[in-house]
Formats: sequence, C-alpha cells, structure tokens
Amino acid sequence: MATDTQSAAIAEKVRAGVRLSFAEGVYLDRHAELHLLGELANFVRERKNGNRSYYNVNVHLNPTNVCVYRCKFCAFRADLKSPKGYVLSDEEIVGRAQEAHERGCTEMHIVGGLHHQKPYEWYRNIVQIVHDAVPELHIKAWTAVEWDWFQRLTNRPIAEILADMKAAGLGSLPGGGAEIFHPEVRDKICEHKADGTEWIKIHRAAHQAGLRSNATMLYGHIESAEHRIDHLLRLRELQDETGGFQTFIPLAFHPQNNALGVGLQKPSGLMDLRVMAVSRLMLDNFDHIKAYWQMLGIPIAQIAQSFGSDDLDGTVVHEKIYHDAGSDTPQELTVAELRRLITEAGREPIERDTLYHEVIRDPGAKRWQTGRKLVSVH
Ligand code: V47
Ligand code: SF4
Repeated sequence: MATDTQSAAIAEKVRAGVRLSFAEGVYLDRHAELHLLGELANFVRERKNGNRSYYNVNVHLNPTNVCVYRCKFCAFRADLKSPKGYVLSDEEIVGRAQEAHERGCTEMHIVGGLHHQKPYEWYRNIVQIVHDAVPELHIKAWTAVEWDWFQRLTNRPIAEILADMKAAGLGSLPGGGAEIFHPEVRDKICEHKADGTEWIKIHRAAHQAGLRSNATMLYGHIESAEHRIDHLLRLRELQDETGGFQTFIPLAFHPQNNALGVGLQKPSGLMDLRVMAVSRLMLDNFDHIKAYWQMLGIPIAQIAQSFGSDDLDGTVVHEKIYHDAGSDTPQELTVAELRRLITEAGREPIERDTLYHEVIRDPGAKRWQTGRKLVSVH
C-alpha cells in the first residue's frame, strides 16, 4: 500500500518510540491512510500491553438526571420539575450496591446530574452508603464537572473535598465531563460548566491526593482535527506531570434526543477507528485506551482491539446516558460473552479491577481476589 512521505516519516518516529507533535497529530488525523494508522496504533498497543485485552465487571449508578446545566449533547438531563426527572432514594442506591455485589461486580461507576436542590452532603452520603453496604466495591465517582460543582456548593478547596470523599469510601475518578477542552468548541456545546482548564486542575488535584483517574473526549460533532489533537495534548501534558491517568476513553457522539444532534449523523465506524488509533499514538504516556462497547457498538469495539485499544470496559448494567441519546447496544454483556468477543478478536481476555490488578475468581465467580498489578511498558 502506498504511504506518502510525511506519513512514512511519522511511522518511523512511532516505531522508534519518539513522541509526536501537534502538527503530526493533525496530519495523521486528517490524512493518514487507515491501514497505516491501524498498524502503528497496534504496534504501540502490543508494545505496551502485549496480546492482553482487559475487561471489568462493573455497574453504573446515575443517582439523578436532574441537572442545572444544559449541555447541548445531553439527552440524559431533566429540568427540576420535569416528569422525566428522577432521584434515587438511599434504599434504592443501597439495593443497587447489594445487587452489584451479588453479581460479583468489583466496581461501581457513579455519575449523574447536578441537582438544583441537593447539597454536597447528599453526594457524599451516596459514596458513604455504598461503601458501608459493600466495602469491597471500588467506587469510581463524579466527573470533574461534579467536583467543580461541589466546590461551588461548599466554597471549600478541591483538595479538602477530595479528601472528604476519600474518607467516605471514594476509590478513583471517572473521565467524564471532558468533552472537547478547546473553548472554540466548548463554548458552543457546554458553555456553563467547568471549562477545560478547570477539568485539568481537578484531575491534577486528584492525582496529587493519590487518586487515579480516567480521561475522555467526546468526538464526532462540531469539532475539528485540531480541536481533538489539542485535547489529547492537554491530557498528555498533565500525564507527564502526575502519571495519575489510567485509561483514555474516546466517546463517540450519539445524536438522538439532543439539540447538538439535530442534522448530525453518529460518527462512522471509520471515524471511530481513526480516533481510537490517533489517540493511542498521541497519548504515548497512557497505559490503556478503552473501547467503550456501550457507545461504539460491539463490532467496532472488537475491531478496535487491533486499532490501539486494549480494554473493552465492563459488563455495564443500568446505564442511561448513551441509551437516552440513542445507543442501541444491550445494557449488559455477560462475562462469558465479553470473553468470547475478546477471544474472537484474537486477544487474551483478562479481568481487571479498576486499578488494573488482575482479578482472580473462585469457581462460583461471585468471590474474587486481587492478583498482580498488570503493568505496561512505556
Ligand atoms: O461527559 C453525554 C458523554 C460522558 C452523550 O471513566 C455523551 O471509565 C455521546 O465519561 N453522546 C460521561 N456521549 C460518561 C463517561 C465515561 C463512560 C465510560 C467509562 C468512563 C470511565 C467514563 O458521556 C459525558 C459526555 O462526554 N455523553 N451525552 C451523547 N449524546
Ligand atoms: Fe448535566 Fe452532565 Fe448532562 Fe451536562 S452532560 S447537562 S452536566 S448531566
């Protein structure tokens, strides 16, 4: 296959382990031929994670969809008085945690809306009651947008709030709320909530507090290649400083039931694979790139295992955000299905916990032990 000279020069750098620049990222994103992108991303993926593809057994909890903000891409939120609005009770939340335990989950991922009337203590209490009910469940909770909201609610510094939630049982932070950092886009799609600089500050503070976190990017709407590469480089810069990110998750925009989606199509499978591969190539200091199957659909998530991704996320149950925006994937995959999908993609399935330790199950599968730390090569 013919490769242009600029792509060939970039390919040389990737093979030699040399970091790519902003201009090279934009070039790859815009012009590189799909097979070359895949080959290079796969090279990096295998150098870091060999033939392994990870999954985890987790559950999502969205305690409320009532939200003060109105992000244009969001089909999940509801107004305070809307019949669509809901708030889960403490009993329902504890019930979900116990159900998760029964199903052998190792993680609960908690994010939701910013309710007009709920104080900070309501959010803290959610972490506390889940932790008290099932102490072995790792709680990955609140996007940077929620943490920013907690600062506004309490007037307390972020370090104090993080320490307080940690004391309640928090284990790590998810990567949501990042969208596209660049103000040219952010000001058009979610102008009111925490901006890109604040998102980065909050993750820096979390890493400094000893908490690991993830990062995301919402692509396939009004952003350009330059905006995507700028976003990735801001994450790469913070990772150089703290090393606190675990996984990057590109999130494909779902256009149904939201204002931003009017007149837009869901990103094509081709774009999904290109963004996955370019992310792997630009984020040379991230150990893992996740193909979130709930968003991408199962076929693309499988192919992504050869386009830079080494993780398929989990057996997510009770997920609302993408299903409200038109995702037609199932709510849940069984462990056997996930393992089969990974094996079919030519990879070795490994169950991990949130912090990327191998999970060792007893034959009944409900009980587990934490095994070795799964390390990557940089
Ligand atoms: O920040 C909202 C996105 C995010 C839509 O950390 C949408 O392991 C597409 O961040 N189309 C929240 N995306 C979810 C998230 C996440 C998911 C899985 C794993 C992890 C992790 C984090 O969902 C939001 C926003 O970017 N989102 N609406 C939509 N219509
Ligand atoms: Fe609210 Fe989050 Fe939806 Fe934005 S994306 S409107 S902050 S729930």
